[in-house]
Amino acid sequence: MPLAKTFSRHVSHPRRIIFLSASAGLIFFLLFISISLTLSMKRHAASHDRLAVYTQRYLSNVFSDLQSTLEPLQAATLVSCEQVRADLTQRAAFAANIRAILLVKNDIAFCSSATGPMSLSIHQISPFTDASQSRDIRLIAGTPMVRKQPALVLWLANNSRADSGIFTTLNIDLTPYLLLTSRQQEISGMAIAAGGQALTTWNERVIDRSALPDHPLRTVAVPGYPLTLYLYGDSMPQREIHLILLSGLLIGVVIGCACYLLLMLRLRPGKEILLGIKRGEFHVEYQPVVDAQTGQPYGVEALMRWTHPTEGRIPPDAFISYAEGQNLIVPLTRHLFSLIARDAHQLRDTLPVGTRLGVNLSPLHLSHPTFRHDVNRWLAAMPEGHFVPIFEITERAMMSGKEADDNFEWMRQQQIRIAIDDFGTGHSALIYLEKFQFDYLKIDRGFVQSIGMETVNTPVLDTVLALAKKLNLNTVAEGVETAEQALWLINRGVTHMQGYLFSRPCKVPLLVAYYQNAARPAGAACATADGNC
Ligand code: G
Ligand code: G
Ligand code: MN
Repeated sequence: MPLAKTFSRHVSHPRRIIFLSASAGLIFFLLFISISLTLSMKRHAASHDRLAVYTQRYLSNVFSDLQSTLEPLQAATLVSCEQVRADLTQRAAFAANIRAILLVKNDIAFCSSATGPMSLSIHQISPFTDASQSRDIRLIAGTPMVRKQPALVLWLANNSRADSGIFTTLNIDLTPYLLLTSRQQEISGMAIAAGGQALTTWNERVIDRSALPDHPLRTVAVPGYPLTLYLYGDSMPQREIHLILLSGLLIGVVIGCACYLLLMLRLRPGKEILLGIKRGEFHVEYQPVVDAQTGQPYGVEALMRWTHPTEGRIPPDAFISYAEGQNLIVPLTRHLFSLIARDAHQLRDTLPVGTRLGVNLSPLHLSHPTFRHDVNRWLAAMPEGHFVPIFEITERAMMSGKEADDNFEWMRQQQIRIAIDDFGTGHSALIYLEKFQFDYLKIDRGFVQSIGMETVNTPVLDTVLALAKKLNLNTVAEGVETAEQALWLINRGVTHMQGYLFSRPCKVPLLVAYYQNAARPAGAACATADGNC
């Protein structure tokens, strides 16, 4: 961005940097949390998938082991209980989780691994077991022997004989599974469902399957068995979400602050101004002021110029008002003083003694504690008694009352003349003309340019000039570009003029040439219409 633009932007939009930094912080925050949440979610989904696969594999193994333990007993359903009881008990004892193995003939359990011969309809134990299926699994609230502990009932039909088969009750306890998954904090519960019943980790009793929560995280079916396992929980642990949000917030704030600092440093032309002073990028141009009666040079106005190494010339309007806003006007004016003092030693050989030297002063510098000290140093550095300094001050500075009064008085004691600059802009008040003692009234070029255009400004200018004449004030018309303007002004009693008609602001060598020209007997100075020295 061109620095000149940056200046004007900054002067008018100081909140822009804050807005940009906050936006950058917010974008990073959103980007960070969306990426982190997506990645984390994927990671957890993969881990849940793995858990589901392991669980399924585990349950398949359990059931196939169970089947290989039980299947050989199918033949036993044909013999008497006494004959098989020992084998039955042994198998039940050595297989994990088996509560009892019951042999069934014609829907009646006639032999139990736990109690031996018996005669009980399997529907009395497990009302929903469907013996017509070759395999069936149900959940029951308890068995005849252990009434209060839910059990899983496995029915394996004897394929060669209808209504016969093996009826096994299995202890079911989900706690170990929950322990298994406890490392995954987002898994909050499990449920195992068979038929219309379900057993959960959050309830000791068998519940109705329809009472299960709606959206399980994963559903695991056991192949070959009508058994389903549900995993419940959040797709991501809350703690991790909080952590991501917190980290995102932190990163957002850090990025925002970094942006702010970076933009402040990068875009803050204040740094550039100080750097410009250090690197000698500033110089002073001098615009001659002529005597209205004789056309002879009367003095010069020093105007500061900044040539930035990459941005080129930066208009003083921009950098002066920026420097004022950034509290840099004092170092800048001190620098101006030192540049003028340096030039003055060169100029004194050509410019006559008593040459007026106008310097623009910011009202901020005027009310600064070091003002008098800065001025004294400057005066000490100037060639003694050669130039008559004029401080050009805008009307703004006149408004600050007592302090301005004191300073004006002090300047006068130092033999410094005072000019009201840009008279007619801002808070033009004729009252200042009487209230303050000053030496020159610099009429803003806006007025001068209205000459011959019949605007409302012309009669005002007329009045101001008449008043100034009455008050015995020197008047300097700024921005005189045409002979017509000059003539009009001379006729109205203007005492001095400045503008392209006489000369543009120029560097020391051209100014010297201008003065040398003016000193020639032909004396026409360099009053060229194109305004070049
Ligand atoms: O010549 P130019 O377009 O550069 O002047 C633009 C404005 O900047 C004018 O109002 C002039 O008073 C102001 N200006 C130029 N140089 C200085 C300076 O050294 N100090 C201050 N305070 N104002 C300056
Ligand atoms: O401080 P002050 O506002 O008086 O500064 C004078 C300003 O007017 C400077 O920016 C200078 O370059 C500019 N200037 C001087 N002479 C002319 C002129 O004849 N025409 C125009 N348009 N600007 C001028
Ligand atoms: Mn000026």
